[in-house]
Amino acid sequence: MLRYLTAGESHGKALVALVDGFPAGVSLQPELIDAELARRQGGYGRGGRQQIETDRVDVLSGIWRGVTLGSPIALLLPNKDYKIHEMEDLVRPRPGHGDLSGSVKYLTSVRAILERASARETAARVAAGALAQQLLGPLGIRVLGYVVQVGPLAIPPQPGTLDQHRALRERSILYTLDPDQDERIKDLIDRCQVAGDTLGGLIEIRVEGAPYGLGSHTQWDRKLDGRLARAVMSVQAMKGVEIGLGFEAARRHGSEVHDPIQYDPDQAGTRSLGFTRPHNNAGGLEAGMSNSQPIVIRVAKKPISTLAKPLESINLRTKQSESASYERSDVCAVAAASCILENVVAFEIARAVVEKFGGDNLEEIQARLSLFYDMARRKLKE
Ligand code: EPS
Repeated sequence: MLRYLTAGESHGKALVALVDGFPAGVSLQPELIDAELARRQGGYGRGGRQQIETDRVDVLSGIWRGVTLGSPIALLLPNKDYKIHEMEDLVRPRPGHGDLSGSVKYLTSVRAILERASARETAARVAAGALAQQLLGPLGIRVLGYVVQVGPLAIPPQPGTLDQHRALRERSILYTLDPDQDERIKDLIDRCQVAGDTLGGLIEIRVEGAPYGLGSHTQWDRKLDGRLARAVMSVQAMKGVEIGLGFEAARRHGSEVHDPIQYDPDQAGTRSLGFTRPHNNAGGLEAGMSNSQPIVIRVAKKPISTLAKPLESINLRTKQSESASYERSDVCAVAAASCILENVVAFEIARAVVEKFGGDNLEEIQARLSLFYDMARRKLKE
């Protein structure tokens, strides 16, 4: 089983991701992890912390001569802003943060909670996900996350391939697929900052090249849609998730929702086995299994809960009504969230790949993937 856990506080010594069950035989390029870490730190609207940090991964274990061993991989990300011991407590819990419920639950200070609740932890998740992308790449599976809405400003879908979309995203300071909209969104974020407020948005993640059969219809906790929803909803500040047509499906008739099945013999040699769909409202998932169409997930991120112009709260010592505490934060972290979600999805897809095809070694997984397709083609000829 492929899995990971993270450790670390926002202003502690370091963040750690421990990745277990990662196959042997993957040529690991730490610089690709660093590139994703840098991307997570970027995007317009971020706060002062990103000026301090330059996140770089130190791969502590599980690798020899640049190739994974199949043993646990420990990823270390030191914090430059290591100062947890000097930091004051917060006494006016911030609405939307874990300050109140966490300090009540653990019978601790607010500081003890916010240090781990902070989205700084997502750096470790990105490192784990960027590692997973290096397993998916040689298997022909690619993942792309991008921003489709910031506050009220929606960016209409763009035509083009995944590579074209990646190139567009690279040009956008907000990681959207329409860099021409950057100025409008930048202006919105600037005005929001002046008002002491924050902005959320919508992120889309697209997985291409996923073969048939990731996940399973047989048990609730094996359904890939449920697993992906859990993975993305576990990211700090995420409040909603849709797959394919998502909530819009609830408003339509079945005939306007489901994707008819057609056959194109010219595509019989591809991962679709020749079964094509005129549209992909299912978002690549039927009965909790991948159906070889692109997997499309949309996630809603709430605005960051630390406001420069704080909302009403209660002073925990005096029980008097006061404005919530303020700590350095971001005005809009939706661009960063698109990087985090891309990597979180990549990890969950890699987990499902290892489950379906087994394999302690990348070559073994490749061989089993190809054997599976041989068997499926043979079965279809019966
Ligand atoms: C973040 C680091 C944090 C915050 C932010 C995300 O660093 P600091 O608290 O030192 O400024 O900037 O976290 C939050 C928005 C939050 O609500 O916790 C990061 O590296 O992404």
